[in-house]
Amino acid sequence: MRGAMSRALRGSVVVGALLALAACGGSDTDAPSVTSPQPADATVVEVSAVEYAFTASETEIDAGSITFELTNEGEMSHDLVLDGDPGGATSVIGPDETDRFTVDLEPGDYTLYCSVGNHRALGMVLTITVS
Ligand SMILES: [Cu+2]
Repeated sequence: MRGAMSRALRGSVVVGALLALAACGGSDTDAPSVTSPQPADATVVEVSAVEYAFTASETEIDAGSITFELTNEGEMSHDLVLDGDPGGATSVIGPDETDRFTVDLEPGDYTLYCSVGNHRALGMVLTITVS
């Protein structure tokens, strides 16, 4: 009985150590941080939200550090989420509020959308091209 218990405990300690190792390994990569402060040389893309659409100041953007600045010009709460890698998102903001996030983007097509309710299905989707 006591032997079985200690074997079980050892097992869980090993699993915990492996999880800790995996977590450490993940932090060694050069993955861009979506929480980093806005770099001075970031391209700023202004996005306004209404029910139910986004309008962007530009949709063809040079690769590199890009700040998406969302202004809510509607009457409901909205956010702006970057689909796929590397991802990123503003907070859900109320009317007349502004929030932003900065990401490093490589060339490609990217989709941004509002994650509130079914807003994406209602048309709150934006496609940008980075080159
Ligand atoms: Cu929305």
